[in-house]
Amino acid sequence: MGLLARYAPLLPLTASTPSVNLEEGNTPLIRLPRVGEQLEIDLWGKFEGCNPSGSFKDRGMVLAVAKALEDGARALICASTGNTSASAAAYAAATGLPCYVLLPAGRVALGKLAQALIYGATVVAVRGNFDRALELAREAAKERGFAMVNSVNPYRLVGQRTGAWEVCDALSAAPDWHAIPVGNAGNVSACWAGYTEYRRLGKIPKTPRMMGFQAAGAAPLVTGRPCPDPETVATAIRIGNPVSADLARAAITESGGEFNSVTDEEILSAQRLLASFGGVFAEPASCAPLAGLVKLKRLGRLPRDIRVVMVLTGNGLKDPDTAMKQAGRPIEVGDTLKELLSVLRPGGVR
Ligand code: AN7
Repeated sequence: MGLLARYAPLLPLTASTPSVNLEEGNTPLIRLPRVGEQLEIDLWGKFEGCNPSGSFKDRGMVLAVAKALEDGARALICASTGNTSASAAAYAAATGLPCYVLLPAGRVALGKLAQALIYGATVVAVRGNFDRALELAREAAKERGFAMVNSVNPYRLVGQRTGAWEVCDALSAAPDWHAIPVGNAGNVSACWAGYTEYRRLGKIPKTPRMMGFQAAGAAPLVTGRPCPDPETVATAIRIGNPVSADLARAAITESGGEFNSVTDEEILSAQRLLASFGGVFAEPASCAPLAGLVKLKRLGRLPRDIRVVMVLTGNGLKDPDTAMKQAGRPIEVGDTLKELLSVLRPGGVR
């Protein structure tokens, strides 16, 4: 069952909202004992890479596209660092709407570009950064009367509340900390709205601290001012002027949380840690929270034994290039048993 059906009573659906469904949501909440042990916490990862287009964006997109259809939209348009475009293109394909996506030229991970193209969207590479592409998409949407499906579309953030609801449904409570990467700052805002709504409905007794993590080269919410030239290996969160900055600041303040930044090196190291000690392959942006937890542990600022849920926002397979740069290489051997055995350690330990 997709998200619109599963959470229907909590979503702004009407009798004339079409049912759109790619079986999004219901993603695994995975306990990560070998990683948690190193940090001395009870660590869980919400693996959003299992969504149909491979990221959390499908949660909000399914609702935004259903509402666009209900409102008689002729086409979808968005700007994207990659995942929003993949998701928009997928739902456009499933519903038959034309879809235009604006990407920062040369700065989108290979898998995401392949997705937008194969789903059949019209892909426009803008020679400029994401922030500029977003301004252009907003202007073009107005000019052409297309449905804008970036997170400035309120239905996107409502749909993304389901991520927090699923965490609570799975744990029968909120975690102590909700650790999440922050780019355009929509998801941290949406998850916080999800938790507060669940508390209001009496489904959870208390809400978590929202811990938002940005890449050091694109950390406007940490420095307190827009970043005109964002740069990071985590291209998904290479964003200098987050649209939902105010909502995100409110979420952090109200929840007693924090914004922190992590370097590209820390992000890549966390990606290796998560994959090689957790068995979960997440894209670089998704590993910013784990990088942040490692950093806070080092600084003596990670309380022992707390329960932390990290949102692993996107699938590692989306960005094979970045992974291969740090993943090592296969050992090549001739096709004899002798050569094969020469590379196998007798004890079998890693
Ligand atoms: C994997 O696709 O902004 O703070 O255009 O793809 O809600 O923006 C992606 C963002 C985290 C940040 N992790 O979420 C886009 C886009 C991944 C992402 C974020 C994104 P927001």
